[in-house]
Amino acid sequence: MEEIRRAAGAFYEHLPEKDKKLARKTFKAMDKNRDGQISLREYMKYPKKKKATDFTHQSIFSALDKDENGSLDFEEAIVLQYIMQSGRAIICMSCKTFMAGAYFSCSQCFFKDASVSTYEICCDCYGGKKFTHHGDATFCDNYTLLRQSRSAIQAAPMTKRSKVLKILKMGVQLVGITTGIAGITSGIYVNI
Ligand SMILES: [Ca+2]
Ligand SMILES: [Ca+2]
Ligand SMILES: [Zn+2]
Ligand SMILES: [Zn+2]
Repeated sequence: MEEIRRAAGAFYEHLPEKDKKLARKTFKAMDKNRDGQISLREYMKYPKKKKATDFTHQSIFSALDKDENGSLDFEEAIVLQYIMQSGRAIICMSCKTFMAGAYFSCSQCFFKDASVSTYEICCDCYGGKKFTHHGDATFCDNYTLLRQSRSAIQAAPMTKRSKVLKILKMGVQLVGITTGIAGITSGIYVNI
């Protein structure tokens, strides 16, 4: 979680002024009783309107609450906005906890076309075999998948790259490390 927090801080620093304002506005909108803190109640209520059901998950709230005082101040809430925008709100398919660090993903589902949803599980569920998925599944950790995505895109013939890219876009969201891949993909778009 510390890693995500640092990334969120850096991300916020580089936001244009208008987006920083928007972040403040979002915070105020969530803070219904205007005490400068977002309580779990306020948090659970807010995203439902925005249809982001994943974010209602309590495990995300607990992970965000760094000082564990039961509510989110602005700095803690910034991390939430970062998670929402970068697609890092990844929940274990088995135990439904928010995964802040490394996790495992079924590589067959990951590299299939976009119609198949990816399957991610936390290290505990993977290690303890606490999950049910198709029998021949090969699981890879998220960092390995990112590397494999990169080789896949480099190995693909030009004509097939757009398909690989489609898969990759999903992967970027899944792996949650946007900067590296963004560079690669924009380069290739120019070539096509
Ligand atoms: Ca409040
Ligand atoms: Ca707090
Ligand atoms: Zn799990
Ligand atoms: Zn699978």
